[in-house]
Amino acid sequence: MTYKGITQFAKASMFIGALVLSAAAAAQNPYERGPAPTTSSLEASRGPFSTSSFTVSRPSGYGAGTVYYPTNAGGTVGAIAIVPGFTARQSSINWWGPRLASHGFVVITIDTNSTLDQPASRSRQQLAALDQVATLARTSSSPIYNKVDTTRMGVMGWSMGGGGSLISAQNRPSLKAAAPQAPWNGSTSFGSVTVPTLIFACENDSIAPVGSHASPMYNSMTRNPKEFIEIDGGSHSCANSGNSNQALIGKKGVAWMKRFMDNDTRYTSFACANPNSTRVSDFRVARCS
Ligand code: 856
Repeated sequence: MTYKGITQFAKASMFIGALVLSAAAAAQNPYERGPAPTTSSLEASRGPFSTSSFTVSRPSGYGAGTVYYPTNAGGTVGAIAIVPGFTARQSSINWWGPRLASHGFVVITIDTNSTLDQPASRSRQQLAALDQVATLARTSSSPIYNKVDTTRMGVMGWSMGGGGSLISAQNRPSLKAAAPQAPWNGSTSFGSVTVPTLIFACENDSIAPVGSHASPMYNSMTRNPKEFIEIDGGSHSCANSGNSNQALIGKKGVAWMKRFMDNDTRYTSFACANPNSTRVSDFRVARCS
């Protein structure tokens, strides 16, 4: 090969290398939805997307359901099922519906068959609700037809619904994220959970005391990205609809779901960082990046 030939070869190689590099730079996360987050965009009561909702006409395997969904997110999004606690109904947790949907998630809040159902039953009903969301996403007459990526689902819940969410994470490891609030369960051993899990605890919870529920549940998990946020002075309902810390709790909950359900690393610091807030009395995190 002549000197000129080598030079031409080097130039061609560099050109191809540049093409590969620019393709790599351009290749973006297919699950990414919406603009890059900021503190103010996550602390606001609504995200970038408009939302709508409908009541599930024939709930299958649970008592009742309301689906909240973004109307202009484009493509498909992940889905989250949220379950209330003992004797409680959707109204206790439904503040999450429009909040999460406006950031690009389909959300189903449910009532259980009986308000007295225990955590294991609440988990079964939560998973049934996710399965029905998947069915609705394949039903052409449904408002969420073709709007859900049914491979990316998550769970949330309050009290016995939070305990149920941990059971769901344990039993369905294909879930992408979990975020129980004031979780209550008879067993606090969740060592087999691999699903990224954010626990919201309430410092002065007298129904699910932190020291006998949220804290040992968190400490039992050794394999997953996990986080523990205890709300200073909070009662058992510290993360419920109408709570006085929605900017903080909403920011952390949305960021956790965006980071792990959408694999969106633009949210990593919002999901994983200590909020360093006087509203937080205990913060723990592991394997979060
Ligand atoms: C609102 C969980 C022994 O356990 C209890 O007494 C108990 C009570 C309530 C809840 C719960 O889910 O609270 C949500 O009722 C456990």
